[in-house]
Amino acid sequence: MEFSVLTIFPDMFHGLWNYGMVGRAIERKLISASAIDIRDFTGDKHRTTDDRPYGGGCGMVMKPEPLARAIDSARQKSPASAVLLLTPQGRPFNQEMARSFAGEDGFIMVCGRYEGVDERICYDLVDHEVSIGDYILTGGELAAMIVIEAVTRLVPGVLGGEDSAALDSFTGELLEHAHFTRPPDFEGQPVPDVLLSGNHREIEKWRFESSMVRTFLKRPDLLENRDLSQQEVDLLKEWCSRIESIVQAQSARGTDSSSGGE
Ligand code: 6GU
Repeated sequence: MEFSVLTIFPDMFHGLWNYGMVGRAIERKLISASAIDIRDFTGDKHRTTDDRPYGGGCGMVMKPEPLARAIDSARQKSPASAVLLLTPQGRPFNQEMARSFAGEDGFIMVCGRYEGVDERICYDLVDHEVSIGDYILTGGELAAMIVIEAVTRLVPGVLGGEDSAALDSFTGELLEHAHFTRPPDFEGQPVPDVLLSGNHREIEKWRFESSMVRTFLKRPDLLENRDLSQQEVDLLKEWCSRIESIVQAQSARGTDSSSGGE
């Protein structure tokens, strides 16, 4: 996997290339990554990358010529790479896109600044437009870093644990179960007994229920949009019947306001 980032702030990527999981993946040659200065492809002494918009209005637009030259140069070095433009108008990035990107040879990532890039860059030079969410950043650099981080951890061999990436939240469209590490008691809050029991069947069951509870409470939309397994349907039914019996017990005691209790 090869990432070539086109940006007017290549130094912003120093941290990403040199620390953590991405840094290690580069060191181990599982990925390669470079940040290329778009200014190196300008033709004037001021190394201008932006200009005023035709039709007037505020803000500046990234000029097409330096960008086109930078993309051409990156494509000559990495002909199998797809060109990705980071823009708030792009397709919202998610785990499914990260997984599909992880199977590609590489990406030339264009980080827009100012109000955007000249539209003619999008016509035939760009393969994918990607956004990281519905809010506006002043440039695509942080978005590119997020995409690179999410894709790199899915490249085979990058993560140590055999299947830790496969178990992550969103891959199976349920949130991950709760995690605990030592100490067994932290400020009076104990780790659930079952996790200390060594009973792997019971631990698996607890983790499944923890995933379901967390998804239901934090992201019910993920359950609503999911084809539930029989085990998941059974658990939801069990919760329903427990909730019903709690409500019925309240009515029987006459403390439920809808039953006319005092
Ligand atoms: Cl990819 N770029 C910018 N400038 N803003 C964004 C974004 C990208 N994704 C969300 N907001």
